[in-house]
Amino acid sequence: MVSKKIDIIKIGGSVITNKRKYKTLITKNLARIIEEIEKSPDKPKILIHGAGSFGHIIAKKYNIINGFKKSNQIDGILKIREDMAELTKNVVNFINKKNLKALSFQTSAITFENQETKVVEIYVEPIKKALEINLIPVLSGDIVFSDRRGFSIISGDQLIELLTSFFDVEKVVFCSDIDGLIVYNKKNEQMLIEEIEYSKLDSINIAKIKETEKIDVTGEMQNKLNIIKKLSGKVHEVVLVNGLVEGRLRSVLNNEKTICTKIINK
Ligand code: IP8
Repeated sequence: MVSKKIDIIKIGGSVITNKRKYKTLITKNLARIIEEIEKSPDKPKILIHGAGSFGHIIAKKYNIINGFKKSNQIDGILKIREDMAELTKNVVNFINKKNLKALSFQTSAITFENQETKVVEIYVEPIKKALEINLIPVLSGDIVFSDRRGFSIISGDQLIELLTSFFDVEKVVFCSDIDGLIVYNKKNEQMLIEEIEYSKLDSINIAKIKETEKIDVTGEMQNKLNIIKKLSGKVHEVVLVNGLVEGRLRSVLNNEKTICTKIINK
C-alpha cells in the first residue's frame, strides 16, 4: 500500500508542444521542466502530460470526443494513440536521462467510461506498485473507451480527478502557459489571484482565455476550475503555475514563493 503522501504534476500540452503545429515537441521546454522536477524534493509523484499538438488536432478533425459516429474515426483513434505514445516516450526518456526513473502507463488501457453510471473507471493497482518501488508513473490525456458511445477523450485534468480518489494527494500542480487564475476585478481589470479557498471559486469572474487554448477539445480554464472544485476535501493544495517561465515550477515544488495561484482548503 502507498501510504505516503504524493504530488501530482500536470505538464500542459501548451508547455511542451507547439499547439498550432501538428506533432511539434518543444524539446527545450520539456528538458527544462524535467530538470525543474529533478530539483524538487524526493517525494513520490505521478506525472501527467497533456496532448498538445500530438492529440488535439486529430481529435478535433475526427470528432473523437463525441463518440463513434463514422468508421473513418478509427483512423483518428489509431493516429492519436500512435502520436500520444510518441509524446509519452519523449517525456519518459527525458526523465530517465536524469537521476530519476519513470515508467509510462497507457491511460486508455486502464480507464473505461461507464455511461450508465456516469463514471470513468480506472485500475490503479499497477500505478500503486510502481510508486512503491520509487518509479514515477507517467500518464497522459488520451482516448477513453466507453460502454455506450464507443469512445471519447479523457483529459489529463479529468485523469487527475480520478487518481485523487485512490491516492493520498498533498499537492496537485497544473503547469500551463498562463501565470495562474486570472480574473476581472471590480474595475474590470485583469488580475492574478495569488491564493484562494476552494469555497470561493464559484464567486470569481474568470478573465477571457487566451486564443491558443481554443485549440483544445477538452476545454478551457472554466473546465479546469470545475475539476479543481471537485478536489476540495481530497487535495490539500492545488497550484496553477506558468511552465513557460523558467524556475517557477521548481519554486512551487520546493514550496518557495513565486508567481502562481494556490487553491487551498481553510
Ligand atoms: O491535453 C487531451 O488531454 P489534455 C487528450 O490533458 C487528447 O486535455 C488525446 C486530445
